[in-house]
Amino acid sequence: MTRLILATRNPGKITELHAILADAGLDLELVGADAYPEIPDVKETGVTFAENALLKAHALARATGLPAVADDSGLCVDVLNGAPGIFSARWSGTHGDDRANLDLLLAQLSDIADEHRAAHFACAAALALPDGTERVVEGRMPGTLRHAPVGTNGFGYDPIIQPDGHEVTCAELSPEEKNAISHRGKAFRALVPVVRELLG
Ligand code: ITT
Repeated sequence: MTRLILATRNPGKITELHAILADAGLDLELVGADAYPEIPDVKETGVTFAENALLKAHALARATGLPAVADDSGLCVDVLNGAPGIFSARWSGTHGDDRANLDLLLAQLSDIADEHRAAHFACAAALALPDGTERVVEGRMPGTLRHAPVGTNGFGYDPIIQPDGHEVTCAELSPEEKNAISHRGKAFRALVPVVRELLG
């Protein structure tokens, strides 16, 4: 069976991609980067989600000699010209401090009325082979930013974004409901024909 590595230490992402590949009838052994602890994390020096996803996928494919998938994602706010974007995880200055990132963003937007609070989650998912072959696909989840966080599910900016067509925030959706509409779910599903083409 072909082994495919996903460049993340986030078990939620591995479960989600695994389910999508299995639903598509693709018989692959999917493992996380944790299976290769000796390989260092790659610096995300790109300036777009696609560049960073490709950087991570190529680094892992080169280091292991196996096909690798990587994703990069973030929140893009219209009135901020797409920021925080690739800086989403460290918007407040501390990498991964979800609450500080979200509080700073809400403070920056405090004077902005509902009709100007459009935003979207974006995700690029890349597949790289050890020979340098590469593909990248993207997914988006459009929505509107709330004025205060609501809900306890999910992570990151989930409590402040209400997806279009819904009356609740992402943090009030179940993981299955969110995966069905999310940027990452869409990008991973768009990767299925690519995986089938290159590895099927
Ligand atoms: P890796 O370990 O796989 O790199 P990560 O937690 O750094 O995962 P991403 O690169 O996918 O996460 O996302 C970067 C930031 O964008 C993340 O820290 C959140 O602030 C935000 N973000 C991305 N997807 C999100 C989602 O589905 N819900 C809420 N926030 C999200």
